Amino acid sequence: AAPVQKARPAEMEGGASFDFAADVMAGLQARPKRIPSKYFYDMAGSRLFEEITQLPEYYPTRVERGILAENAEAIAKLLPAGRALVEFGNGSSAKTRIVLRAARELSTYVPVDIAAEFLQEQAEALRLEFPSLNVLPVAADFTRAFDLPASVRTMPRVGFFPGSTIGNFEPLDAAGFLHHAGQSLGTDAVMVVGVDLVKNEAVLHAAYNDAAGVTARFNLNLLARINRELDGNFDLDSFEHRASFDRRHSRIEMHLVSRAAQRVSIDGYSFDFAEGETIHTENSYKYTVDAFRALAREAGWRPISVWTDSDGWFSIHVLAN
Ligand code: AVI
Repeated sequence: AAPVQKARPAEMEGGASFDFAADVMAGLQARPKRIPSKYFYDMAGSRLFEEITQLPEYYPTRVERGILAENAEAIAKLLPAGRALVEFGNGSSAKTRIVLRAARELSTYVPVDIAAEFLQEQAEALRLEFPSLNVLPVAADFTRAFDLPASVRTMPRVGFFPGSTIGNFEPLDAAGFLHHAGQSLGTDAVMVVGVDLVKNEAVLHAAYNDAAGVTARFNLNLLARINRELDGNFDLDSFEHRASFDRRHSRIEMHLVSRAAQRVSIDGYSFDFAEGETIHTENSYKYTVDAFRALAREAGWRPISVWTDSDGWFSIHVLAN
């Protein structure tokens, strides 16, 4: 098995937990209070997110999978023999498997993720499932430019960033990510990006306020994580989940709302909350096809084609540089 390419030490797990403490402390001193959404994904949060993707109200995962399955032939054409597929994120998902099954002649698959251990496990599983595929995991922070394995640099490369994760970046950061992805992939590359679309507000609202309360647990897990890892004493019952669509910014905003005036301590530091005060925990931007194409152009990509479902709820963009 090929070894995992190591990331720089500052980007490894120890660094990440240091950032967690610093970002939580800074975010709770800011007004309005906020915590970056990337901290949702500890072990418990990743499991809850997996549960979200199976909820009847959470359409993005289901719809994107449908679009991929429907465009299997086009995917096979994008990924013939001798080409390398570079996935931004660990590639553990059913979506990756749909693409790898469609691209029967694909030679090389490069999942890129900061979680080195998980990445290695997933790579092993994919090697067993796709024995003729050369799986070359790279442990790196894919939001910055990174080096591809030398053998891949001489192949035509196709980037893959599904799930509308790009919607969790601020638009400026989304453009920055696409620009860095272009640098990492090199010239003459193609990029396939999943992007959730603006739609009926009731559909959006339900997707982030599911009846079973899984999204609420996912949001509140952030406080549980602070309690576990940073010696916090958040009372989870005195905060509630709020998610609503902000049409002006074209984004779902998630917040944790304090049900009462209260003081919370984290690692000996105190943070006061007024009744109704919130911690802003996530933005999930929804684009129109044209707005996303404009953003991609700004980042140096040329929109080639776009696939959507029949309701126009989700889009998959094929870009070239
Ligand atoms: C990962 N990301 C695309 C999800 C989203 O829809 O923005 C995260 C999520 N937040 C609440 N539910 C799902």
